[in-house]
Parts: sequence; structure tokens; C-alpha cells
Amino acid sequence: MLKIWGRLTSVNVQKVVWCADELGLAYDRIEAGRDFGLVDTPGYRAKNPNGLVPVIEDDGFVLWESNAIVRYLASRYSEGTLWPADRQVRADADRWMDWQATSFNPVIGPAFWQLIRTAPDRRDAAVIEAARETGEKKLAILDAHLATREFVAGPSFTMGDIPLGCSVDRWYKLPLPRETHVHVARWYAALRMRKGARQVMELALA
Ligand SMILES: N[C@@H](CCC(=O)N[C@@H](CS)C(=O)NCC(=O)O)C(=O)O
Repeated sequence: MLKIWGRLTSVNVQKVVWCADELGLAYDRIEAGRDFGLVDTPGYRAKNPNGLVPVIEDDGFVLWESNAIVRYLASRYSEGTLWPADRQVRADADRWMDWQATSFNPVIGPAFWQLIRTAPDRRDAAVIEAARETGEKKLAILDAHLATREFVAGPSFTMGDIPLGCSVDRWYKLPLPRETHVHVARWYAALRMRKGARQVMELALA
């Protein structure tokens, strides 16, 4: 059976769990990271020398890096659906996965750390405001893209929606004033309806 190591409060673990749930895969999730520890043990480090979550093991194949895991699961278990058959549609999905990891997540990360993981008396309002402002600019890019398509890679839900869906979920749950991005809001509402997204969407930030 597929094994997933990682605590569900990690946005990167959320991607993998959502993908597995979306695919209807049976899996065993082992708590790891932060309060659960385990990531510094030799056994875990042998699987992931970075000591980070998530990690999966599928038929003896060990893989870390959340977006690589989503790609692997989609290509193995959902060819033609989550893993689009058309090369250009697949590249589009892929592009938004990279954008999530390299452009959007690094921008909203500081707001998350300040507002959720830092005691109120130690928060830096300037860091929060900078993250909010840049986050809104990034969301405007996604909003313009979603103005002409239902999901990030076209009319169908693909792997490309999962990492970004997890990050946008995090963004919407942060206690921040927000600008309206109607297309992002419509897309996010559609994601929230998906059975596979339930574990992620129902979770409070921690
Ligand atoms: N690029 C990696 C980043 C993994 C990562 O930073 N994981 C964080 C949680 S989101 C982690 O393991 N933090 C330490 C911990 O939970 O103990 C990925 O996408 O998988």
C-alpha cells in the first residue's frame, strides 16, 4: 500500500494527500515533522536526506519533493485525466505547479509564519503587509489566467490545480484583508466541492 509520511498541517503534505484522495488510492499516512518528530531519525533521513515532509513509498519506490510526488501519482494512476494526455495541456498544468512552488508559496509563506506560527507580541506588521501586497499581485496574475478557463490547465481539473489549490486555501484562511479576485474565488469554490479536497479544505491553519 502507498505510504505517505508527513503531518497534515504542512501545505506540501496536503498536496500529496489531496492527490491520493482525488485518485481514490488507499494509503497509510504516518505522522512526521514538527511536533511529531521522526524526520531526524536515521531511518527517515535514509528516505529523505533533507529531513522534510512529505515522503512517499510506492511499491518500494521512495520519493520526496511534493510537486514531484503529485506528478508521479498523477502519471502512474491517472494518465489522461489528472496527468493530461496532451503535451501542451500537461505543460500548462506543470507550469502552474512550478509557479506555486517558486512564485506564490514563497510570497505567502512569511504571512503564514507571522500570523499562525508567531506569537502576537513578536509579529512584524511590515512583513505581513509586504506579503499581503505581493500575494495580491500574484493572485491578480492567476485571476487573469482563470478568467478564460475553468481550471488552471483548461476545462478539466488536473494535477496543476492541486498544489495551487492548497496554497490558495492557505491564503484564504489567513486573517488578512483581501482584494476580490472573482475568477480565483470561483475556481476555489469549485475546488472546495471536490471530495478529494475535503481533508485539506476542512483543516484549520496550524
Ligand atoms: N520543496 C519541498 C519542501 C518540503 C518542506 O519544506 N516541508 C516542510 C513542511 S511544509 C517541513 O518538512 N518542515 C519541517 C517539519 O515539518 O518538521 C517539498 O515541496 O516537498
